[in-house]
Amino acid sequence: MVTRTQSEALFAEALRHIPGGVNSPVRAFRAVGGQPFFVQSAKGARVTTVDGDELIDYVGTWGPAILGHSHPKIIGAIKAAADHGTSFGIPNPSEVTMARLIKQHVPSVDKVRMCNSGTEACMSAIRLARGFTRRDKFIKFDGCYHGHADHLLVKAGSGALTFGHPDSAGVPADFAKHTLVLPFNDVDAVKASIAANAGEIAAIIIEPVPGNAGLFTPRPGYLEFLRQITADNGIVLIFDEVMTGFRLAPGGAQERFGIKPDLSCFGKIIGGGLPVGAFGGRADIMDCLAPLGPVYQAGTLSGNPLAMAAGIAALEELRAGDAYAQLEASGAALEAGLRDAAKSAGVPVTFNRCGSMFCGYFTDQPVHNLADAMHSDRARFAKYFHGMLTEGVYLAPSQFEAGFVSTAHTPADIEATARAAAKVMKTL
Ligand code: KE4
Repeated sequence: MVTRTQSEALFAEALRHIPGGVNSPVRAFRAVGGQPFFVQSAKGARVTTVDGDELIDYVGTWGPAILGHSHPKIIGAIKAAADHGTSFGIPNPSEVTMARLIKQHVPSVDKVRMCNSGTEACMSAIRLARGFTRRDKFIKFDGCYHGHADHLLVKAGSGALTFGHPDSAGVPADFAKHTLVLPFNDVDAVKASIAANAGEIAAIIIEPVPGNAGLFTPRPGYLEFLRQITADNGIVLIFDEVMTGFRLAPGGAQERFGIKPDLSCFGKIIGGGLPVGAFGGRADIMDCLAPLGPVYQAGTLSGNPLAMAAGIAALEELRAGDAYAQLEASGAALEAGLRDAAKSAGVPVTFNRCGSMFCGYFTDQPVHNLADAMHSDRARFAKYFHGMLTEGVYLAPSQFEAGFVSTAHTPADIEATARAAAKVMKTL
């Protein structure tokens, strides 16, 4: 049972000071009901709440904790770096090391610019693509999230060929009018949109494996199709690998699927849990960035020595052993356990997984895009979420989020999770 006394008191106070009591909306548990617990500390595959409950964590702070929480190599690197200062606002050696490491992992990156969040990375990559092509329009896909820049908070227009509409208050319609929103995995929609906007589309930005509507994967040939049609039309292909980067393979989804995008966005893992973002790719595009070129982009804390030290430690640790084989094995074991749990309980669940990213949708239909995902029974998911929490397992507090396995999750953790799921599924 997860006790809540301290968390409830903290949340009551948080509500007085912070909108919704949280610094990022998904943390408020609005999608599953109830109130969030507060975490006092985190170690390995577990978080410990302020009320002393230990939970097996499959959120992993939304992706960064691929090595588990408080990995000694990362904590040690941060402590060592902190002794030399926290921010200089002038180049520091770890920025060069990080840039070199990203290039070593991701061959499509000739040059890379650090920033402070995935939002900044994606916003800047789109501005850069627009400056490079001198075109204004760009395509994104339903269910893909690229941070909260105005022109990205846009939902699909009435038809696949019409421009998007704001998906948030405060975003002027004008800011959405260059954004085309198409269904994921739909080749014809992309062909039609490019034909209808010939010579006017600067970029296509995509999560190669979308993890912000649960998890679904590209159909065979889909990414190859996007690579070809963008090359044929002078359109910059941007892979948003903020979540998939350095997770689905050392070189991210682009390594796993063998695609070379023009630009890529990164975040999460390369900060080792500290604030970070990065975008990089073809030198001829990246060199359009200030101070070399006319596309402006900047950041006080970009390349911050603490975030660099944490990210460098994370990347070096990931390369040191057999992390990716371990992540694949743990992901597969979790998938098998959760599938068995649903089957034994007679609960229809579509389980999607790619490496160490996963999502169980409460539907008996396949899920290949957002429209499919919307068929999931969200009330049943909410009951499952709270049931698992009671059993000591913390899943993402929304049907439309991905879960993450880390190298810190042991076979015993996976087995305990499967047992909990078997018990909870019977109550749904
Ligand atoms: P941030 O600005 O939150 O660092 O990154 C935005 C972003 C960009 N691209 C992808 C593929 C992302 O997954 C994200 C952020 N992911 C969410 C998780 N669904 C962050 C969690 C949150 O918003 O609190």
